[in-house]
Amino acid sequence: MTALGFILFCASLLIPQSKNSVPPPPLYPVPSESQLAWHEMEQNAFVHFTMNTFTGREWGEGDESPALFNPTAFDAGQWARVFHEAGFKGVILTCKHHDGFCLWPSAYNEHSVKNSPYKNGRGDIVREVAEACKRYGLKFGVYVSPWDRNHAEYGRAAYIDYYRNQLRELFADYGPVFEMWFDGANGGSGYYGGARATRRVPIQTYYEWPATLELVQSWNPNIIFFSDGGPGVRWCGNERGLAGETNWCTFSNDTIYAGKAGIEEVLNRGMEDGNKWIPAEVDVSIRPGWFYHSEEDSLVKSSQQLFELYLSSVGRGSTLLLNVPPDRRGLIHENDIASLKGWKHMLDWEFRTNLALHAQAEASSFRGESYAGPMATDGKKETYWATDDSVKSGHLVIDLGKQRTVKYVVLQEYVRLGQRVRSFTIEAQRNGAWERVAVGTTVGYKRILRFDPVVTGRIRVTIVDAKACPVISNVEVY
Ligand code: FUL
Repeated sequence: MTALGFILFCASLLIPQSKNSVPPPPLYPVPSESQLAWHEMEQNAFVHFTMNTFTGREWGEGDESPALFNPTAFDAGQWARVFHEAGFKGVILTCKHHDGFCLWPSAYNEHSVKNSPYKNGRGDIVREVAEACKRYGLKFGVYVSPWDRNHAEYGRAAYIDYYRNQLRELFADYGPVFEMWFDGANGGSGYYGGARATRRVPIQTYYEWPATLELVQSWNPNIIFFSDGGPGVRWCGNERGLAGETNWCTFSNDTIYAGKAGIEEVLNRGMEDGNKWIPAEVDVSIRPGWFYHSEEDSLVKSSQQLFELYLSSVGRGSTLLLNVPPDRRGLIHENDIASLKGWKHMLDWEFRTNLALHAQAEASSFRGESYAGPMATDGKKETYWATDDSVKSGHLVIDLGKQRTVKYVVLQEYVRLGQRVRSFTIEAQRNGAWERVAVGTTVGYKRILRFDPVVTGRIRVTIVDAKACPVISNVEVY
């Protein structure tokens, strides 16, 4: 140790030790490890590709001939490369949509790739996609529509066995699967093995979901179940890419059911006093439809529109599930690739330098040295600024060191200990006075605030109100 080091060491012994070195108690409910991993993924790709791609429809009837499924230049590697380069962390594939056609050669039916011209019936789209994902470090997820307009037994008990057998095939042979997607469309007219009937099912009971979920969990304990009400993650209540500006990850799914009046709004906002951790996922398509239609080639969302979607999903504490539907060749279309590239470039550019990284951050109060202000600007996700248990508001002043042009502030709660913040403000110091540049309600896993560019040397983040002492793991400034 140098002489100076020794002096500093002795001096540190004289500084009063932290008053409270105990972390705040969790505010339940809190996320599971797999939900935390899901939050950290932030952006996933959704892929709608099946019979509809070739028939030009959005919902097939179930009577389509497998002979129609014939991608001429299918390349799962191209999809995975495009998704990886765009910054996605996972891919969810429509292994079976409502028309019942299976993208894998299921042993339980004939309505699949095995009876299509693709690779003379020896192809397996699910396998090729799952393997390409692995090569590019992307997690793989499945969409297996419960509603099956092809199957003769749909609406009867035998169909539930069929559905579970299909899940067993997918989970046994194509895993690990990070997320399983159940969409809400259920029952109605269809081919149903030639019956051409209308079959309605009692949605609450028909699928025997609890037993199915238990089965899937026994094969894959870390699986995240998406459905309107979770239990892993919930629908955000719209397909327009908008998470709630107030967005609680807490949610009581025992009190909701499809069709209940106003349910979309509740799904969008979450429930401040919800009894489970069920965060919202934002599913939206890069095109007007979920499937590829050549007439929509000119309607692909622009890079700027994708950037706005990012702010209204990831920027509001949700994960973005962006649908990018491959074309009849079996490739992501050039227009979609151009938008994705431009979007990635915008993200990299707008968030290129975090001006708050390692910046001085002075807190109005903190519970102990290891929870002081700089814990929110140290770039480490496991450290955080926290106040004493009885203190439910407070502020953090971040010194940028010199005058900078600022346009975004990113906030993150340490959600391992629960979601707490009810309202906050952001101010910039100009000519010695604080000017409010943004206000918000919830923060959760992540909140991104965009405001008119302001030249400032100091930013003040004030937690106005919280359910329990604020626990802020990260503040970034751009
Ligand atoms: C809905 C389906 O009906 C659409 O076709 C699409 O798959 C969307 C993501 O979910 O429920």
